[in-house]
Amino acid sequence: MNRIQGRTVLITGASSGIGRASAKAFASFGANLILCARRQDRLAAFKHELEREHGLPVRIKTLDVRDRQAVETFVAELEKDGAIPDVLLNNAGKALGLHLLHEGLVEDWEEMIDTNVKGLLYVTRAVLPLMVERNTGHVVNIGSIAGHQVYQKGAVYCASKFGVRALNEGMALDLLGTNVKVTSIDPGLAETEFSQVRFHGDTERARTVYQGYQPLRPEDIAEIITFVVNTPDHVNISDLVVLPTAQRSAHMVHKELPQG
Ligand code: NDP
Ligand code: 8X3
Repeated sequence: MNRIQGRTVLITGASSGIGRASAKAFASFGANLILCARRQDRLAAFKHELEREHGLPVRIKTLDVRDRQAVETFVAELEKDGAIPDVLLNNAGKALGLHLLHEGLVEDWEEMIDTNVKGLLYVTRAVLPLMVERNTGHVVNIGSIAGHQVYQKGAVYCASKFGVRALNEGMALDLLGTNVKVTSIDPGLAETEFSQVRFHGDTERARTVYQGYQPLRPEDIAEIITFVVNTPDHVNISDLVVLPTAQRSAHMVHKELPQG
C-alpha cells in the first residue's frame, strides 16, 4: 500500500548520500519533494533529473541549516505557499576529523554541533508547529550507531549523535497526545560522501573506510525510511539501528582485506 503518494516531504541535506537517495525513493512513491542543501548546482541538476523521471513537482532551496534566520524565513515561505511538509527528514549532518579529544580542532567541533544538533533544532522548531497545528505529520531524524556507542577519536561527533537521539526521544515525548510521529534511523557505516567530508577531501583515506566488506548503500537507508513513513497512522517506529551485516557495533567490523 502506498501511503506516501501526494504527501509533501522536506529533506535537508538532499544533495548527496542518504538525503539524495531518500529523495529518489520518495519520488518513486509519488511524493511532492522539497529539497534543501547548500550546493545549489547539485540541487538544480537533481531537480531536473527527478522531474524528468517522475513528472512530479520538486522544490529546491539553497539552505544552510546553521542559518536560523534563513531556516525560519524559508519555512514561513512554505507556509505562505501552502507547501506544509507532511514529512520532515532531518538528514543534514556530518563528522569532521578523527582526533583524540585533547588534539581535536575546535572549528570542526563547532561545525558538527552547529549542523547536527543546532541545525536540526532550527528546522524542527520551524516545521513542527505546523504539524502540531494540523495534528498530523512525521519527523524522521537521522541519528547514527554513533548515538548509541562512543568510539575513540570520535567523541564530539558521537556527542552530537547522542544529542540527536535525545532530541528524538524528547520530541516524541513532547508530542504525546498528537498524531505527529517521530522516528530516528540510526545507521552504521554507509558509503556516501560522509568520510570524504570527515577527512576534509582526502578521498584515498575515505575509501579505506569502506574496504574489505560491504558497507550500507544510501539506497538501503532510503528504503527503510520510506518503509517507516509508509506505516499506518497508528504505527510509529521510534528508533531503528541499521548496520551492515559485517558490522556488529560501532567498534566491530569484520573486514576481509587482501594479504600482503
Ligand atoms: P553526505 O556527506 O553524503 O551528505 C550530507 C548531506 O548534508 C549533503 O547533502 C550536504 O549537502 C548536507 N549538509 C551538510 N552540511 C549542511 C548544512 N550546514 N546545511 C544544509 N545541508 C548540509 O553524508 P551522508 O549521506 O552519509 O550523511 C547524511 C546523514 O547521515 C548525516 O546526518 C550523517 O551524520 C548521518 N549518518 C551517516 C552515516 C554514514 O556512514 N555515511 C552513518 C550514520 C549516520 P551540502 O554540502 O550541499 O550542504
Ligand atoms: C556515521 C557512522 O561509524 O562513522 O555516523 O560514526 S560512524
